[in-house]
Amino acid sequence: MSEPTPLTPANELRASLTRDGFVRIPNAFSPSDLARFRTAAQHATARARAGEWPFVRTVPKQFPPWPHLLHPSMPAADRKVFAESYFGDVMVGAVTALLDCRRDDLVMELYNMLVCPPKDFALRWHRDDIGPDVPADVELERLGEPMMHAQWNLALYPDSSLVVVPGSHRRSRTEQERKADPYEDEMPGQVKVSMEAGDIVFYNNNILHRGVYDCKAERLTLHGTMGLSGADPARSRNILQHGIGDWAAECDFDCLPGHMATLATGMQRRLIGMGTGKEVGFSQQD
Ligand SMILES: O=C(O)CCC(=O)C(=O)O
Repeated sequence: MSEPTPLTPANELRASLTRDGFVRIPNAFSPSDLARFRTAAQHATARARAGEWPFVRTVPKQFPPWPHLLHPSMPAADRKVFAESYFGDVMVGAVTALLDCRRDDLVMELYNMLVCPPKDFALRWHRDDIGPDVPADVELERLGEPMMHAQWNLALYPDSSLVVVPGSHRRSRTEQERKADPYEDEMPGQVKVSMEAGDIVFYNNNILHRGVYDCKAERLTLHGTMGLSGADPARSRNILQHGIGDWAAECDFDCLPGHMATLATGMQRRLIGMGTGKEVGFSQQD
């Protein structure tokens, strides 16, 4: 592990995300931060495997609801570390650069962890918020909507589980993609997104993608999203379908350093402002 790489200029990050549908920020965290994140992630994994943490995302479930690392019942010491990884300057700096927004525009959204299960496992090809049966013209229209959030994977160990079709967030699926086996291993143009520990990959959640998990690799990857205030009801549903509206108001960020606590509380307030999300339904279901 080496010292963090200086951030790529914001316009280059945005251009890559717009063009390819994903962008990697290498070596974004200091070795000491990475070590703290790993320890918290290992605790959470061990607790989940021992049945002591019920909010896990289990295989083979592909679609929400997902658990949250900042849930009030997460033990306080680890919750603080996860909160720092989410609300800290590195992540918030990258998100404000990508969304070209101010810190005060941000909304707290989702945060969970991708861990390799005991057996090899793969998710189907999908777009997170556009179902497979949507006609091509509607698909294209949805893909043309402005980007009101950022989504990322932060790898705590080397990780090449995410597979994407670059550029597929800007067009409807080809006939071949529509007809492909949902678990197709050789989708034309697919790219395995390789990450080193400490890298963050931001990706458009509607890029055609899947996760392919090799159980021999130690995957501990933090998976999060942050939104922009003023998002439309579809984005609210996308977030609130995870049940976050039930407990968001109980989150207490007093444990964080002053500027981070202020930011976190503001982001929490804007999340609560979207409603509790009771009966919003799900954007896609297993
Ligand atoms: O495992 C991954 O990195 C992909 C996860 C994914 O596709 C999803 O959460 O929808």
